[in-house]
Amino acid sequence: MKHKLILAIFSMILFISCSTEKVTIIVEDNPSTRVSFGVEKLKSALEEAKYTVSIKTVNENNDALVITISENKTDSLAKEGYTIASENGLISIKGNDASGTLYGCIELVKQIKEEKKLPANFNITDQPEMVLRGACVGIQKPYYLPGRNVYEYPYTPETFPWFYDKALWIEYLDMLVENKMNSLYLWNGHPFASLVKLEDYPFAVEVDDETFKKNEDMFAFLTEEADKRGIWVIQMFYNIFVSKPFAEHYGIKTQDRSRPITPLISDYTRKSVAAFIEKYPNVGLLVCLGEAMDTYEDDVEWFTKTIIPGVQDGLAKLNTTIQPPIVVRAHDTDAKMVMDASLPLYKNLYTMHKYNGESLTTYEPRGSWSKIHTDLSSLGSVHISNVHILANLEPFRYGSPDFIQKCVQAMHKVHGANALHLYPQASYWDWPYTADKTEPRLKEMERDWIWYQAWGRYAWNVNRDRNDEIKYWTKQLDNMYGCGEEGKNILEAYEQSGEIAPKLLRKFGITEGNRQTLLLGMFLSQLVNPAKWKVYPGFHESCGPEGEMLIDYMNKEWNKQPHVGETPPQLISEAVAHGNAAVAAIDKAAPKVNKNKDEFNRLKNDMYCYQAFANFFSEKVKAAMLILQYTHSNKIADLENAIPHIEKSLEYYQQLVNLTKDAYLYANSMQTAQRRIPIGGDDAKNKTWEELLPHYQAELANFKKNVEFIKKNGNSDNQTFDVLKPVEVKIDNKEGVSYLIKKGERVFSDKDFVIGDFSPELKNMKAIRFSQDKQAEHGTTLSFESLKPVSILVGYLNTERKEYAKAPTLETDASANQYGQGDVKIANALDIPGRGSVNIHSYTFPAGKNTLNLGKGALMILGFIDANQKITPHNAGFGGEDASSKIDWLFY
Ligand code: ADA
Repeated sequence: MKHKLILAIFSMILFISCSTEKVTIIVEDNPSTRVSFGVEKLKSALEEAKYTVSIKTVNENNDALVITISENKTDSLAKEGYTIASENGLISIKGNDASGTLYGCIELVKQIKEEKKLPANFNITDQPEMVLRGACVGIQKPYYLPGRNVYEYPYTPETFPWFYDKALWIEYLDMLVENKMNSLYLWNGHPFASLVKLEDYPFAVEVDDETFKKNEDMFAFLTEEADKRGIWVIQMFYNIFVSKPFAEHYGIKTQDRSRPITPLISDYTRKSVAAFIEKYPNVGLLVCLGEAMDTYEDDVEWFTKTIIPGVQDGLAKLNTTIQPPIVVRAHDTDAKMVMDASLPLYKNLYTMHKYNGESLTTYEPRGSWSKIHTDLSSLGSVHISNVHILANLEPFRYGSPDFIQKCVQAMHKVHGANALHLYPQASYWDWPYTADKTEPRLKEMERDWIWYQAWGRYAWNVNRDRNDEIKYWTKQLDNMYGCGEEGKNILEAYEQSGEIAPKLLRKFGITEGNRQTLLLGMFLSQLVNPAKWKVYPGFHESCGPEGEMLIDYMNKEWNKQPHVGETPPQLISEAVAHGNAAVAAIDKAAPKVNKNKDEFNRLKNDMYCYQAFANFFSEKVKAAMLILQYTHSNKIADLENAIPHIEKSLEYYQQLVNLTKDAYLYANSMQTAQRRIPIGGDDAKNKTWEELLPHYQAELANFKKNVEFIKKNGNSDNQTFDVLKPVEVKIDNKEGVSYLIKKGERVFSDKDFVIGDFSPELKNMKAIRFSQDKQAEHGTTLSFESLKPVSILVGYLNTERKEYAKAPTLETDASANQYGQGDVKIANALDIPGRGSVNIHSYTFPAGKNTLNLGKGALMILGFIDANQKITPHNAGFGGEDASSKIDWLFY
């Protein structure tokens, strides 16, 4: 009420005279912190433009140059909307609420900065289209902490010195508010044990008292500073995680994908959530019902019986019935099922799902992943599109406003999303730094300013005219590089280069997940025989427009069938053209650059990198096409003709090595065994182009040697593999029955499926037969003792049927390579008629007593081998049809 009266008093008309350099800002008594913040920003911008500024509540002296700032709620504007009217030299900023008023100030600040004075005529009414516009920061590292697993990073000054750097946060929050972003997400596995103490589990806290106190202070600081800027802080966490001291106290694991929900972990988590809500009432929660939970049914139970009650307990303690929003991620769960079960219990649920998975691939998303979005957005609550890790953009600069604008259009039109969550453009695991090899290190928020600005701009309003946008970005780039109209060429360079990684990944990639780092390149085996590398299901159908994969394209070519959609030769020639155009544009702009020259040169270098990459990739695909053609033609000439293309690709790769070796510390910021493609990233290895080059050279040498072999010895399709030698182990197992792998052997004790054809290398293996129903319902546990380290061969059926276990999937389970099981060892190793083919993965254990614990779902245990017996990964081609498996040996 009082508020309204004040508003009425201040909605007066004031005069501005251009003859004075004095500005009076009139603002209501006791303005909200957001409005005060906006006023302060305005004041400093004016002072920088050499005005003398006074802030008053009444224009008692009838000052001439006046800006009135007020909140004025109107139904004709959306939340956070505002108007700025400047007529005859009068300026009034009216916000529809505190945030709107703040954004009005921010908008005027932007104009003053651009024009270096108050704009003369400036009338604008604006409001956001997306209700939440936010970015995230990972409280995570490129590596695992000793004795810990993925996502397990307590908040400590040793691990995250930057987390305690208030100036850094202020810079970041200022950047967010300048882009009119209103949410900040902090990602971590189990933040609770760094932030709350529980009476019933005092030992669960995993930081010392001093750090705990610092964390409380930082959260208070962060939420307060964020709130001033209209930003809502949201804490993300994975499930089911417990703290390390908690796990040690009870002799359990911190995370375990095959663990059932137990009363103890439920009680601990419920109390953690409740304490968090009670202690940090302004902080929201983003819940990931993965990656350490067994089944979708468990997800529902966990969310409805642990998380929601935890929030409710916290609210009860606060004595409030106002439900803060809880954001539910669709990652690694059936979010629709979770929402249907949860909405009757808790009304204020938001949903979130990855836009193109973990890469940026298309503004024409389709398929089953789009359906997840529409299922969720049609529930009518806020649905957030998550631009997740940009695995195909790391580490070069990316800033194509055109591509980004079209993506935001797709978020609205195809997915029905009305909110945005944005990952850093690169180096997520290494935030706040980028991968640039500079001293001091570059800050990601500074280097990637255009990334945040473009997404923020289009999340606010996506319907902007292309020609106006070209002018707008030309100006922004001029501001940055002092290059006048040449800003247009820099924009052109960004937009041309911005097509390369999306186009190449979406049709040639194995996965959009950060299991693959695209910009390190791909091996020929990955191009011609992707099945061996486990193509992530749904990816190609969902993450790009209709088109053909390399194998399909070559089959159709051979069979003279018509092509559909985008094709491999089209994509590589477009990529090369984009690379050339990006370099031409950046070279044109270069002589006109007068500001930030070092950064410009780094950007320029990135354009050269993109060009070299596109050329490398294109040559490699051309080679792959000839090799695939050979599977039809059987002409050795096809293989021979592939050689010059591989050689050429190596020349371009060498260029890439030269361009990057002094420019970049690494390509990918996640430097663990989770990275598999093009090659394992274990222990921070294989993360630079320089390290990859010898692997690509070896690939060429092997190929040449094998082509020679064929020339001498004729056409030998089939590479033979060593027969695997089983080893004896003592199995403590009441369930399974041992059997020798043979055609016609039953696979499960309670079903009639039998082994069909199988790879001869398995003929001595002693498998163990289980009940399919029991495995589906309870999972598989195998305790055993061995004198030496052993690997257990586990067969996963290539089927979507629910009763079968899913193979280790790094896209949804970051711990899926803990025992070296992440990659397929033998693809299509057996055929089970009526069920499909079987891929073999291996789990390696040290000597002694061990237990293999696999979650619910039927699978085959194909026996034990010595851990030193190496299996060269290959596609045996049983039950899987493609000819590409027969040529895979050519690369080794
Ligand atoms: C995958 C990915 C992780 C993480 C996760 C998620 O497991 O490998 O790095 O991004 O998804 O939370 O979506």
